[in-house]
Amino acid sequence: MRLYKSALDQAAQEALRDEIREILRIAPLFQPVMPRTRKNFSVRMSNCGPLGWVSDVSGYRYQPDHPDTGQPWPPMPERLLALWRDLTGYPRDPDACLINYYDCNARMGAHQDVDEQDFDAPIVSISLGDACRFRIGGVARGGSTQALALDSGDVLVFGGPARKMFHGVDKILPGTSTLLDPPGRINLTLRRAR
Ligand code: MD3
Ligand code: FE
Repeated sequence: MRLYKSALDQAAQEALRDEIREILRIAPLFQPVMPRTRKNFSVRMSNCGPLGWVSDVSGYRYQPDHPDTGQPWPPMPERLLALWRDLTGYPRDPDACLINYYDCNARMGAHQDVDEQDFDAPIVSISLGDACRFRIGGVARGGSTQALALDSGDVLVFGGPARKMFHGVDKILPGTSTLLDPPGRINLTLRRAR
């Protein structure tokens, strides 16, 4: 796991925020549902790129269209592809970018990202807006964990064994950024799903 503190400066964060705002106009945030419990996630989601991650009563999966509108996901912004190439050097581009939106009460429980077919590819995570307390564990559930603050503009790269680490978001720290309106936190994860 590599953490790039303030990888995006203020101008880059604003430019990315504006591109995400445009994507969300075409592909609005949807309300994912946990298949086992049928409970809503507190996080709302959308995607860009050829594939998008969705969760509903029938399970977790990647699909090419928005679950509510039936439309294809908007293309991935070129600046995200450039960031992926620059930080990972991976020979293939990401085919999915999950957009997570956290309001001040949202969180994400500990989980592994295992719905992708390509585990050799890294995952790149970009934080925008309010800071959060991020939690990272080991590759098995129930081991020791570490908390880490993620601020707007921070970028994380998970490759190799770190790709299978348990991770989650304990809480959002409201009022720590003015980047987003409405306030909250956006996390983008670039992945290779297939
Ligand atoms: C470690 N998102 O979308 S980003 C997710 O802040 C997700 O929204 C969190 O977990 C968020 O799946 C955490 C950091 C992150 C993302 C993907 C990972 C850490 C990861 C995949 C493997 C290992
Ligand atoms: Fe995850």
